[in-house]
Amino acid sequence: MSAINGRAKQRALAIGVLENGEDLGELQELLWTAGVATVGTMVQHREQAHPNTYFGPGKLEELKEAIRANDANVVACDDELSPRQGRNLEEALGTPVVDRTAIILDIFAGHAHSAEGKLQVELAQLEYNLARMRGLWTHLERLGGGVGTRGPGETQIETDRRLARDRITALRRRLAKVKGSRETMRAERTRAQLPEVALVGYTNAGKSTLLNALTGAEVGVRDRLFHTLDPTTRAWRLGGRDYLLTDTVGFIRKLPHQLVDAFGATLEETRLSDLLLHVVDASAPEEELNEMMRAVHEVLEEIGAGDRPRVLVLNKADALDAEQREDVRLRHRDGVLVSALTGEGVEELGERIEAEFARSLRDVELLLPYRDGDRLAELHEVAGDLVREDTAEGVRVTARVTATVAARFERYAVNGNGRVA
Ligand SMILES: Nc1nc2c(ncn2[C@@H]2O[C@H](COP(=O)(O)OP(=O)(O)OP(=O)(O)O)[C@@H](O)[C@H]2O)c(=O)[nH]1
Ligand SMILES: [Mg+2]
Repeated sequence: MSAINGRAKQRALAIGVLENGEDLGELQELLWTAGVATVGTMVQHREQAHPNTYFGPGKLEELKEAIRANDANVVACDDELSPRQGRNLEEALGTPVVDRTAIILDIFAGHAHSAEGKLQVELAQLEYNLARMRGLWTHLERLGGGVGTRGPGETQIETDRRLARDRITALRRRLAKVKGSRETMRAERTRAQLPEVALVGYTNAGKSTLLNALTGAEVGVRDRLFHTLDPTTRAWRLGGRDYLLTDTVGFIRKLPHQLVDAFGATLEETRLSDLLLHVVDASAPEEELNEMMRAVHEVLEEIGAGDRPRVLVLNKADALDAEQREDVRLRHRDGVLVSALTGEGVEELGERIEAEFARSLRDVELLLPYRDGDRLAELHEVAGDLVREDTAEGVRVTARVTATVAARFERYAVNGNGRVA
């Protein structure tokens, strides 16, 4: 299978084996994001894709005709094709075939900016390609002679595979190093004990826009899929307390597992957050919205973040009329309706987040001797607004802190009589 290289004008025929009610809209959006025009679509409704050729034999004939009629020069498939399916399809059609995974990988490759992002995407692409080199091998073997002969094709492909494997090992090693420094940064943040909130959700839901609206950051926003690949963390002050808010890579239905694997370190940010804001595009049709939410839940499970506390953020409220708002509210009673674009509902969202953290906050009364000035400074950093009073014995502090912080300052706790416990 050939990847979509560059942004050359390609004319794709989009195909998919779908259930009733599904369509190829998302595949077309992916293609559009990858710079490919969709000139036609063809859907087969069947339980499962044909194991050898994706479409059944009859449909394949129709497809050939459609390729000709629409003057398509590439066939784009809504699912990831097995190497065998891809090879057989290309042979049967005489047209290059790309699958969903290759398209998503191509978009990621185009959007990766940071060194880590680039490494992650290259790793994912290599893994995808490595599994498909065998296809090339059988093809070349046929050119090189009969079965069992070691033709030049095989030698070449063996070399290519070895090179690919070496490169994969090298990439893994470099990523591990990057992960090391990321962990150092994380350790520092953990020491700071600031509550961490991560924005997660389907691609194009408005995560980056919301980060900007909440923190005044200037993270890139665009109406295209997978715009954000690198997690961005910003400090965010809310109710007299500092939080860390992280924007993350968007999810999608049938997210290629190579990407989940390669983006492991990045996705870890999500797994280790105290609270997840699940941002959804509330202006999407009900069925689609449910499917996107399901896809996000699945990925969260897959990366081990399924147990994180979550707040549902129903974004793009500005795009809904009164009736639709009511409808969305009724369907998702636990959600907060906001518009990252107009700022509507953002205050309420803040209150909701505070409330989520308040559950784990407790009131403490502490007396810190003057000689422990550094501990006092530390408390100032992590406790948000606090009330302090200088006394003869030291600084008396009343504050609301997380359970972890309370435990760390326990030895300064004051009992009901005002004596140091
Ligand atoms: N009408 C409306 N559009 C919005 C709102 N929030 C975001 N958008 C638009 O939705 C598109 C995607 O926004 P992003 O913030 O880039 O979405 P994202 O979730 O970060 O997307 P990825 O980084 O691709 O995962 C942009 O065109 C935004 O302008 C909103 O509240 N209302
Ligand atoms: Mg984004």
